[in-house]
Amino acid sequence: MSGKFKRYTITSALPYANGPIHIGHLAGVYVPADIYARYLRMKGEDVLFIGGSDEHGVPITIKARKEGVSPQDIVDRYHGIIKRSFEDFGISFDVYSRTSAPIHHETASDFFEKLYEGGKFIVKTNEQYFDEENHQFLADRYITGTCPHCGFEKAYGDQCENCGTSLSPMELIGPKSALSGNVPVLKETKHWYLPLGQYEKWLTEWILKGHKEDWKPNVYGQVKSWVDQGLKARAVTRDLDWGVRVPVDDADGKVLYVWFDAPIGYISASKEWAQKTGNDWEKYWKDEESKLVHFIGKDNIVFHCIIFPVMLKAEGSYIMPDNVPANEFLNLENDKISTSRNWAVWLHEYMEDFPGKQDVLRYVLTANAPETKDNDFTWKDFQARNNNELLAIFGNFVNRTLVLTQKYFDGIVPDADTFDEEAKTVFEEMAAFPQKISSSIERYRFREALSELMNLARLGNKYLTDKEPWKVFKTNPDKVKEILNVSLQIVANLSVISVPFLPFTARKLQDMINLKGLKWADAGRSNLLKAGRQINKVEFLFEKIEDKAMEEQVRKLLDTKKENEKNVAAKESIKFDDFMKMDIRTGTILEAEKVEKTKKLLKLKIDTGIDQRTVVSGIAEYYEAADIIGKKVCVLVNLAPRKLRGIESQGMILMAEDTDGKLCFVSPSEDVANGSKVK
Ligand code: B3M
Ligand code: ZN
Repeated sequence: MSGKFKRYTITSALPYANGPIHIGHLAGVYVPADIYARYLRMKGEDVLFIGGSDEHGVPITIKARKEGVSPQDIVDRYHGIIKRSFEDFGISFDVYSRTSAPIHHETASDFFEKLYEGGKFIVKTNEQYFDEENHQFLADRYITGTCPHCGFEKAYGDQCENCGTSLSPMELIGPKSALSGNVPVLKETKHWYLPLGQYEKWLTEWILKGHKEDWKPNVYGQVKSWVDQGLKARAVTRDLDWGVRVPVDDADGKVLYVWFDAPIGYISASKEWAQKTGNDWEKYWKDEESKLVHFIGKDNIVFHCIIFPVMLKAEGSYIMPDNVPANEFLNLENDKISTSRNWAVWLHEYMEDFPGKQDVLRYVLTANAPETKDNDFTWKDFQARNNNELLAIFGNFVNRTLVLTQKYFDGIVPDADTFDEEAKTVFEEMAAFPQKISSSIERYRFREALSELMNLARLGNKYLTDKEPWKVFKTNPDKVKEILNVSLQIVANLSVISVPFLPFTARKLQDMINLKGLKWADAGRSNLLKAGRQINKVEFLFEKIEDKAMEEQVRKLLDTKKENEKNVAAKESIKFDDFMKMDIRTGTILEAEKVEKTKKLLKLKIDTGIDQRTVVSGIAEYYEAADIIGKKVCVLVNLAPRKLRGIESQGMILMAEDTDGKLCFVSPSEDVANGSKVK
């Protein structure tokens, strides 16, 4: 790490306090951030590692409405559960705050006021969707509809979670109110906007030119596509009663947009930490010699690489993030993790089922981290990595070394007069590991860094197995002194460089070898454990995970899947006349082609028996265009035409979607003429 930075400000995305956290959170954000923070502390660096709960935002108010409680009740419940989960898994925040705290309201409010006084906002009065039944303007998340980019039917007014595109409510097709389910009306309202476009040149210089090499391609690519598309002004206030009040006169009933206030939560948490510890927070945020790194998931890239930096730039006294190493998403048993479908491994449940095995999960989630592409967590892989790697290599090597030291030398580190060529080679190889691991960590390649840690354990395991001290002891006890001294030095090195990855294991190991407080700079040395030192009682670092425990977890997930299938209740009943309004005909697909720059859309030409027409359909992930020419389909021919990616779609083909989200055609079971009426 180049010495140019005096301190490190590490932030991790503030999880919404509207539910517990799961393995996807750990894999995507918090374990990588914790590895980075722990490593820097071991290097003796000045680190401020910031976390906190994001307690505003519409999902919280929607959940509160559903449960008939206040938003504060919701966040109080989950803030505690989330904070406890982070503690359980050794996420070593220096501060874990919350955005409903007064210090945050004050900080966010002052921040807004400074931009307001500085004329950094533009004010727009425009029409916004209003729910007449609830007499309430609808914030983005209170509006759902079809995404104009990919056809996803449950997109939100601010973002489509399916294709990641940031949206504005007016772009949604068929908007509906999440409060009443009614179609909302448009009504005038005033809001303050951040004119992102005015910062386009600066963003291009800072990121697109300045960070082309050192920012991850998945992050750089998203930022480039947003800048290339042109940066529209972004509303930073909302008509809501839950959040940070807008601190200007004519703003009754308005609060700061959650994505304006939440990133300021990093700053208010720093202030809270400074108040508690008597430190100065400003140097972590305003001194160019501080390195600011944001750890987030890929759905937060635009907010951390464009919107928050523009806010900081507009305010004028803050540094910019040096890197934003966003991870992709973790899937679970080949399906997207979903809070609403309860398709997740919840951390508090993991603690009940696998007490004491937090490091196993940290290890597996790092070894499988979605660093450059979405990745999958399976219980089978979890078991394999525990049994074949942690137990069989790391644990086995440490246990044999310590047990033999107890057995042959009463737990005293043996002295060795000479070291043979093999020992010298092992020491040379060992000396290279700390730098290799440093280099990977400093480039946010934690999977790579972890595999190097395991390579050191492999080196020790192989050396001990090849030397077979148990066969040599009778005839040449001095040789065994050398073999175990070498092995003990490797064990001591493991106890140092495993700290960032496996903090609980490292602590246990340091207790066993009676060696604490070492720094990163000590690693690599071949005399960490001096001859004559007493090691303590030996315990197992890991234990075998049996098939039965895995079968139990998979069964739990299958039960969840069955529950989901049952829960997909039919929609509310309609009148026969409602159904008769639809004109559904049988048809044949004459032509099919992919819609440029979309993952899901196919442009079809269909013979409906009454005409030939174009229909755009979100089925590209399930069907190749060439494979469906001639396919018999059912078409809703009197659906109002709508534009999808600039193509007018005149109708909709009927598809059946199973609980895994897989689509298939609804086709007539016999060969009937096109235009036959479906009744
Ligand atoms: N609350 C979490 C999410 O989008 C969001 C992050 C805020 S970081 C300032 O999953
Ligand atoms: Zn979309």
